[in-house]
Amino acid sequence: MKIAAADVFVSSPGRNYVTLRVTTDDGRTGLGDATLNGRELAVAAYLREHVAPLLIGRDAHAIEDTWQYLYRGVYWRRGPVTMAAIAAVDTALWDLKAKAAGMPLYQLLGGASRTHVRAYGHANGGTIEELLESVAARVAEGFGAVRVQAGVAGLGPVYGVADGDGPYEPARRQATPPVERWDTRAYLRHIPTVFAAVRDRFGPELDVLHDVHHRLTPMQAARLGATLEEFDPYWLEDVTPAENQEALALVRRHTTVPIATGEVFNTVLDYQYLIRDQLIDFARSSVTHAGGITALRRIFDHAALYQIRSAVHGPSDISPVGFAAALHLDLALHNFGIQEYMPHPAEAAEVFHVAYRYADGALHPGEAPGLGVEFDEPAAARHPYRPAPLPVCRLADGTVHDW
Ligand code: EZ4
Ligand code: CO
Repeated sequence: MKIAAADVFVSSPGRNYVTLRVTTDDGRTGLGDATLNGRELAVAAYLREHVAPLLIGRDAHAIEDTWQYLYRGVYWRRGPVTMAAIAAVDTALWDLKAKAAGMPLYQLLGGASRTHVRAYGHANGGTIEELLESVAARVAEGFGAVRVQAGVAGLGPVYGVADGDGPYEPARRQATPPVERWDTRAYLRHIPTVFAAVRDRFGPELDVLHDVHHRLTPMQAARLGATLEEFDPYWLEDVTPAENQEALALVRRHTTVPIATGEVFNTVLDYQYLIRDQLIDFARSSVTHAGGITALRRIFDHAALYQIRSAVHGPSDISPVGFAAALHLDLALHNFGIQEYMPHPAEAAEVFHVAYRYADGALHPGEAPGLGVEFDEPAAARHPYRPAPLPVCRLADGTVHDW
């Protein structure tokens, strides 16, 4: 099974996706996701110009060797662009191997450790009343775990809160990044009232999650954790900027609130102290951004030694290919925690035909050989790439803040 072609597609069915399709000399195809939200063309060029030519003629079965060849061979190792490109190749080769074996991918990862993959859904609202309606909608869909994000009075659009009735999507189809306002003190005053309202309406059983999106200093995050403990959050996500692993040591000294992080990490080294020093409870990297199934499996196996569980990032900017890969890993891992589930835009179903299914608050990758995703190239061509940058945050005086 030698690699005969590696084609890169950048399509925009509702939002942008970068898809790698590897074709073998015996006519099989494998898919990988390389979507890096807002920087899609960088990964597409990396794959087309620097990676695809190296793949032709290689043994498609040699997944580990190909991973090491692309990682060590580049010298300038790591970084989101490189690791998304490696991820796409790695995922496509796992897809091919599982198709050649005639098995769903999770079987090659050790088989199912559970019957289904528990998922959390997203609820949001500009006001607390709107948020409560949104939580009620997720609960009606069967979710027992819901992420809550609410608007802060006076700030206008904020992270995690949708404009209209549709699902939240931060990237905007415009030339320059949208600008959002941010006020940490207003947020810190507001968020306990959000948690109180959710607990008051939905009781103690619902698992309630919240994403702080890297916006607090370590001491602000410590205080937030301590303040929210009485509402028993399932986790607080990305409370401090991701570059500073020691920040979470300070947070840990002040609160027992569970901490989740890792969606912007791209190798196990980003977790070096977080895992060894037990500073987190959930590792949130994705197949797409952390070097593929091979590398993410190693991150989670390392995390397992410290009782840290998986919680793979699952926004709509991970394509159905990257999402399916996550579900196979989730089903097989012993230390699975929970899977984020943010449905893709409706048009994405024209381009990606998937075997995975959602029911009653859980997902299953399905029993189709490989990942269980088919890519419709003509449909993708009907949705050409459109630039869509992510927002930036500014404080009242104009200073740029972490988005
Ligand atoms: O902002 O994937 O937990 N989910 C998130 C996401 C990220 C987007 C950025 O592309 O934080 O919504
Ligand atoms: Co997040």
